[in-house]
Amino acid sequence: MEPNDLEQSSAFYAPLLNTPSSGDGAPAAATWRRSLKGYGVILASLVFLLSLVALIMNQSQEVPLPSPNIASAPKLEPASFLIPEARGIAEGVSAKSNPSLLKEVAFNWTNAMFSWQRTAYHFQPEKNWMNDPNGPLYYKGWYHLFYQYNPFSAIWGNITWGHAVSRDLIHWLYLPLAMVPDQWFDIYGVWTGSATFLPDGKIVMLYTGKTNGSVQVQNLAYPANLSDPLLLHWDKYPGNPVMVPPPGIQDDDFRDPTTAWVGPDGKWRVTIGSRFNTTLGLSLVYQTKNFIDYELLDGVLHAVPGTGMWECVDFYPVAINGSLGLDTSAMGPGIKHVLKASLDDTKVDHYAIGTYDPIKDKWTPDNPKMDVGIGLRVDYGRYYASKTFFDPHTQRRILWGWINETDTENADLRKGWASLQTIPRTVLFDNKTGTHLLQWPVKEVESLRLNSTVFKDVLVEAGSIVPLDIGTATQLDIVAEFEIEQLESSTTDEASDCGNGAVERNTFGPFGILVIADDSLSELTPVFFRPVNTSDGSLNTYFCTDEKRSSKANDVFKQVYGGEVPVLEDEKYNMRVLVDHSIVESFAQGGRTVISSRVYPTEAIYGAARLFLFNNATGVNVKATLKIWDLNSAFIRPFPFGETTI
Ligand code: DQQ
Repeated sequence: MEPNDLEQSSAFYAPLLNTPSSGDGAPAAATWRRSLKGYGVILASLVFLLSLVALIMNQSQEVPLPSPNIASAPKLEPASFLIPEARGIAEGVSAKSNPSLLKEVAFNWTNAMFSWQRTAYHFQPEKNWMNDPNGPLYYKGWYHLFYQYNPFSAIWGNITWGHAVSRDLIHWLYLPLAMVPDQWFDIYGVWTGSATFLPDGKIVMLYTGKTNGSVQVQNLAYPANLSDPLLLHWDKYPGNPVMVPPPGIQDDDFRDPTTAWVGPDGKWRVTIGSRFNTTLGLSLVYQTKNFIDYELLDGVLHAVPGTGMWECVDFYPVAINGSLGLDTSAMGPGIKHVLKASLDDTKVDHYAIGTYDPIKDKWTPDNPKMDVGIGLRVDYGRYYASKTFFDPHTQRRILWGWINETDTENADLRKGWASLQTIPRTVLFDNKTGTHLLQWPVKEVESLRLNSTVFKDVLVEAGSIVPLDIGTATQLDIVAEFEIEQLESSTTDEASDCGNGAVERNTFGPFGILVIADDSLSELTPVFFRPVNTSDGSLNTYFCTDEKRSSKANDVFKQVYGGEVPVLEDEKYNMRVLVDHSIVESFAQGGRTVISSRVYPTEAIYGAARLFLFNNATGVNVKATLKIWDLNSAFIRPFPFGETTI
């Protein structure tokens, strides 16, 4: 499709205001005032009309939606009003609880709303609960994903290893469960683990088992038949466990072994997250020659006070230059090492980049102020327990991450499923900043691209919203660039973060896109940049998503997420956003800062979901250029064992 000229329509929506019908936050720039005159009457009538519609809709849920396609949605059925008490963290390390929601009145969810939430091209099991990605690997032409899975319910428990395979990381085939809790050393759960390839082609899987005495131990498993590309059957080593909590470490603070790497002495190392004295987060290092006998090394790989229990530690090398991933055992000049920990206390994945000393088995962050748990996050949204693997087939390091729900457990039970995995992302060192990783959706997702629409140099004036006419906007791949034109001088007393979300107006921002929005803007999720003036005259930019108006329902957790993103002098503001029904994955500046956001709209669904540009800055106009693809659904289904060709 040819580039669309949207300048004509740029004033048809009011800016995002804190109180939708109030008149606060009027832009101050002279240019803005001039352009406002031309549209003043239209705007005033529109604001009045919108307020009227909002008022009517508040009084009655029965007002029809503006979308012509909503009629095609499945029949609505009333949902239950019961909210069970959320389970406490004591029940398990991955208990899902949103206690803040307990006070809220349950929304009248319908089955149609629930059906719409299921994603079209993200990996999720056919039904029930999923959490951490486990043991990802590539073998004989297949990508394997194992995952923490409850075969019996949509809430955490009975943890087994689900298993699926894919040729391309996008279309998945479900396989039978890989490992179930059936031994004394894992009877209370086959918890998280990682795969290691040995030089002779064998595969070892180390995983945490919760024993019959509720002790966290590390167990060894291996494929029963290496000639089977599907790796259907796994044998657990009869001598398990191979590691038990060492002295000084609590029985329930010892879990999630990493992929092993081989040191200069030819011995393998594996690191395991833990904590000491409640608050000192740390990672222990064990050494082994045969994956059966292990020696705990003195000291730790690394520890950070105040960060609490480290779960799902990931430790891997990245090349300082170039675009290839590295095998986990790679080390030497031109290589840095990434240490990632999932902080149990906050349920946030943090990483830091640093140097690994393979003789002392110690890792040191490049910048102690940005150490693990106190600096960068892997993803600033709803994201946890991530894990990478090296794909020898394409020489990439690929990152998986678990996206949890932010609704109630009752809603999950009604839907029959909970959680999904992100689109796998390649991970590279960002040698332009030298401080960040770059995460980017694997290129295979582009095979889902259908028709595209280009919008070139769309003017989005300060305080305006511009609809992007692409029709239904539920499965999208959006690439957008923004340039700003300053209209007024700035002040320096601006919130240096994502502020109160997209409604908080600064001189330079926020500006970006509104995804999963309905025509009347009663529901919307802004993904945006917020450049903030600093006292030395430079701009610090934050990349954010604001879920506060993503849903009319109050029994879902709605947050403003985001973090700082370096925007270098020769760069425009750029973002890539993957929209897949209830999940929005957003990547700023080539993947320096990433946000996964979970949204539960009630109106901006099916044919009613729309896309807009917005600029809520007071002192800049924005010029936006976008390319937007509709994305096909991925084919995710049970493995067709009866078929001869797949
Ligand atoms: N989930 C697993 C644990 C891990 C936690 C249990 C992180 O092994 O520490 O399901 O989400």
